[in-house]
Amino acid sequence: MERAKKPSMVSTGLDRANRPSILSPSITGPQPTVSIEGGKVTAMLPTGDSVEVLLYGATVISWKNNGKENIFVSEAAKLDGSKPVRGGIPVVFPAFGPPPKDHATGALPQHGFARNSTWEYLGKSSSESGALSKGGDDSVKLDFGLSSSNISVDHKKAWPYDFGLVYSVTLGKDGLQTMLNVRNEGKEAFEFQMLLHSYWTVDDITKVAINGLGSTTYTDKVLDGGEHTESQTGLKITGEVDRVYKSIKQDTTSISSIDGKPRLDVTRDNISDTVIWNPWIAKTKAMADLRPEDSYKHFVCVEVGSVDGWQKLEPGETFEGGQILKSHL
Ligand code: TA6
Repeated sequence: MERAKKPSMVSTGLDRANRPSILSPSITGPQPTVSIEGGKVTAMLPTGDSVEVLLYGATVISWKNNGKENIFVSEAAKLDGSKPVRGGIPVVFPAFGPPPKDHATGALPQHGFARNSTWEYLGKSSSESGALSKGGDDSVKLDFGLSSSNISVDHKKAWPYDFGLVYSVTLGKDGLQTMLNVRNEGKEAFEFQMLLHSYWTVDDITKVAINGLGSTTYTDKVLDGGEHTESQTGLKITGEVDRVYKSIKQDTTSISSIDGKPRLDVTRDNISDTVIWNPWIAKTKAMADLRPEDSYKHFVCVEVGSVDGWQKLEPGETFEGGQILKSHL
């Protein structure tokens, strides 16, 4: 089992120094709107930007700017809580992938329990800008909570640690920020991994480049599970890709077209690993909840997380990490 790492930014409080936020200074102006219906929270800005979050898994299933959808969700995705959503931004915690059998998370399902637990909506905080006439920089933050007291008996038995999660989804103009705050509420230390398993819409996967991974070491789960170094400045997807890029030095990984038209900037906040995944033809066919069968052409997963080794939290300690997204749709 790999040695546990101290989280890069561990604090004993909820706030973190220099925590970035797209919340703007509040001046009176048209209010963002938030509605809750059928286990889904929807927020909309006066500019029309919108986000939809299921209480199930705190899964973002839609983020639109300029009327265009950033998030891929399979036509066969289950949205009724019967299984993790195939698409959206599933929250992966406390383990990424199949947990090692010899680890404390060993009895948990693949990708842990956060994505298939029902979270609590904790509320919103919003800020309005008087600058709406200039396109506005309104923003609204939605908070969701999950703790050891509201996961299933089976999950609690499989991982009996006292924890508290707060997942914040902040919608801004052409921007989204999703941050996971992990707190050890118990009397014994625990180890965890976290990842935001984001499915991003693309027009045509064969015309996509993923930038900002250059000269980074990655584990290739399709090839041989071995270590490789990325040599391409812009990674092209020409078949099944399942790679874990570790300790990426620069903060931002961007999706663009091969001829350089920007699509989405994904900036890591306090985490340094990123998974690139596309199941391609055969794996798509084999996944009953990934339909239509040409779905692989229309999404790529760029998944920020802390998955290389384990983060360790002592009692009372807090970890926070996530992503700041800029859409060019
Ligand atoms: O993030 C990539 C990955 O770990 C792949 O190996 C593949 O398993 C994918 O996640 C989907 O996992 P899921 O449990 O949602 O089917």
